[in-house]
Amino acid sequence: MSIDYGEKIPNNINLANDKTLQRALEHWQPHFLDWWREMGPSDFASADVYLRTAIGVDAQGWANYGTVKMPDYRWGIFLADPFPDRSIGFGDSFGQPVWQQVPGEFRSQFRRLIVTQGDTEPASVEQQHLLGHTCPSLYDLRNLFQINVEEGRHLWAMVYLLHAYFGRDGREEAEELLARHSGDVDKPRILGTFNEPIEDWLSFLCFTYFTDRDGKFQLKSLAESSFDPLARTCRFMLTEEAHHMFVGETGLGRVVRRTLEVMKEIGTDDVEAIRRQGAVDLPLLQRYLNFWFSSSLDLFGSEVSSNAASSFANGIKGRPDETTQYQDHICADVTCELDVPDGHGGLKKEVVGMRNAMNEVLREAYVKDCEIGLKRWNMQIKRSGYAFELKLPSSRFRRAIGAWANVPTDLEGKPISHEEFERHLPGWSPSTADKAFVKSLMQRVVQPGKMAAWIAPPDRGVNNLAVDYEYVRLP
Ligand code: BYC
Repeated sequence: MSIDYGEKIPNNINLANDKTLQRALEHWQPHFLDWWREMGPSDFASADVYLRTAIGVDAQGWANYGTVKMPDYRWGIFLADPFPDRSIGFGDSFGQPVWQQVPGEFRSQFRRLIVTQGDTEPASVEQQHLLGHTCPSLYDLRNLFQINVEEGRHLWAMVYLLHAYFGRDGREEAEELLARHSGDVDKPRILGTFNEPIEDWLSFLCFTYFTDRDGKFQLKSLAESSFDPLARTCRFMLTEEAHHMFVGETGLGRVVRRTLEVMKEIGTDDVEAIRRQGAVDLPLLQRYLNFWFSSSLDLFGSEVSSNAASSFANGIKGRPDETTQYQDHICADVTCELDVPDGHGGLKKEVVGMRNAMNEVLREAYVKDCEIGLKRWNMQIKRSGYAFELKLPSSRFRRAIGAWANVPTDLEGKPISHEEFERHLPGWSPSTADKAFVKSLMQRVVQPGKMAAWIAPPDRGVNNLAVDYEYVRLP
């Protein structure tokens, strides 16, 4: 029986005429579905969910809404439209035509980046496996599921590249993407943050705010790649990524709003009094921000990285918005100065080649982007008449990768002793008691339009529907 590929796997890669790719994907797809059933949202397979499905890359195609059962979701493969005559935008081959195939000499570097990117997508679905059980509203439950299916699609996007351009190695890597699991002792996910448990919705909102934003920066850098199919794939993924960050930013804003309402109702900012009302006190939120921000900073890799330098030199991975944000696209003889630990409890300046510092360039741009939400939430707090200010910790704080890995510092990034760090940590990062309290708040709310006590309703619903629309119909 012939399969309608456009229907089963929506795509704009002419899958119907590519027999080799069809065979590879037909082999992989049942494994993906088994993985989704086992590791995807637990217990919601028969729920009807109001989801958007990408069926094309234009405005109508990429935001196609309807009610679907998640196992029947149509995970598609899409590349953003090509830029005609696109040329290499950075590195040693600047100005030459982009590549439609992977050059042999860069094959393993590309494979490694695509596998690392691909690995994060199913990892995040695994991390969020149980969250549906404690949703604060049907609106939020639907957003969680939207993110989950799109992360599934992003996995498809990377698997497509592996199958289409990396032959047998690529097919093996695609299988491995389903074999590693978040937090697994023997076969963990590649990057640290993707092995952290996400057991409550406050963590989920921090993750979508901070970790999905790393996704934005990494995808933007890969969207500059000279390997055009990778660039176009990532460009399309970015349109979906925006919603994930929206969930984080508005979600945390709603937490702040609810806390401020409670503070107003009870006329105090006393932590215990706020907690008795079932809301999240702001110092507790700050500790969650500290944790997820510092963990996500590690995702940019080491400050000084020869991998990053060769990726830039070879036109493999650029900087976000390379064309519009930078004048010098070669960066061959430029240096920059970094603060690194001096090994004696202080810091020193180190001059490094700009190409070697590309991870840090990205991280700094990311930190600036992270500030935007905090400014907004702080405005809310200020308008309510409270002096409390949410702050991002220093990017040296609690790092596990790079020059500052395992160098104890305070929140301002001042090096301190290990003893002092351990003593202060429960005030800087969520303590066991904080986590237990947040867990106690996680009660499932599924009446349409109702919200849990710790989060305010959103300003508006999804796709112009009302907030009290039944976004998920439970069986
Ligand atoms: N944890 O030279 P170095 C997303 C490894 S998020 C553990 O410093 P390099 C999403 C590194 O792999 C975006 N290991 O770094 C968000 C290397 O190992 P090998 C994901 C780490 O190579 C939410 C070694 O340390 N996208 O999309 O310059 C939901 C030395 O590395 C970590 C990408 O990551 C860590 N945090 O760059 C869903 C883009 N950091 O190979 C999805 C693709 C580094 O020596 N990846 N290591 O064994 C890359 O661009 C680069 O691999 C990195 C690191 C930026 C990660």
